[in-house]
Amino acid sequence: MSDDDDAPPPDSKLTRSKRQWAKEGRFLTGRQARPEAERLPPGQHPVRDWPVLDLGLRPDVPREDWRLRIWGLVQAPAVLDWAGLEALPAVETVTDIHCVTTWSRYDNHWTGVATRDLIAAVRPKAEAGFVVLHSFDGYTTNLTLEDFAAEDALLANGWEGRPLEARHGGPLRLVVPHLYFWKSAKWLRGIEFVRDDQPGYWEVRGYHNRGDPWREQRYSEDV
Ligand SMILES: Nc1nc2c(c(=O)[nH]1)N[C@H]1C(S)=C(S)[C@@H](COP(=O)(O)O)O[C@H]1N2
Ligand SMILES: [Mo]
Repeated sequence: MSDDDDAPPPDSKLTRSKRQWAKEGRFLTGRQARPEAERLPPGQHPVRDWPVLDLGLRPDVPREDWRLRIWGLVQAPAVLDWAGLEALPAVETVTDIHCVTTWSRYDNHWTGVATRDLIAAVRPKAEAGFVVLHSFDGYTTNLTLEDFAAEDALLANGWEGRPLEARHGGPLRLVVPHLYFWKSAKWLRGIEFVRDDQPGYWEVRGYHNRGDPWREQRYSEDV
């Protein structure tokens, strides 16, 4: 870190694009106080409905039968049932969805458990660097522990004041708003803390390993 507070941050592709968009007035609708370009990642368009996207197997897991297993490099592994999940602190967030297929959906009201509160409960060991999310449909995805622990990331069981619908991953899904939505595993059944990165379903099929929408990290560099 520099001591010189007045030094502007280094120029990036994003800041250059944003400057260009600002000059062109791109995405300005006149309806919003702030320019759309500050909110919408490059190559995305906002939608009002909420598309359903998954592998096609839509597991229907009643809350009574639902269990979430947390294992791997943690000091306090756990198997939570629904009551155990609800015993953790509840949070509410309002965040945007950015799907790699170019739609974005603004202002989703989520309820659930902050990943930070889950992390505090299971206490990852020092060697844990990554998290693998396991879903009831066999889907997996990977995150760094840091991305998983993002301040606005949560295990979501509610959307717009209602229980999260099964087609959107209920009873419980992950929501990691700062990454493309394929990282937000639906029908979550397990969270595994590991030392080394383990690319998941889409990550071994050509998607980018991290998936930052602001850097358009859609696909892996080697496809
Ligand atoms: N378990 C599981 N989670 C998943 C997927 C999936 O196939 N299975 N698809 C991912 C992809 S590619 C997207 S875009 C989002 C879609 O979530 P939605 O159907 O609620 O919009 O879920 C992600 N999480
Ligand atoms: Mo997706």
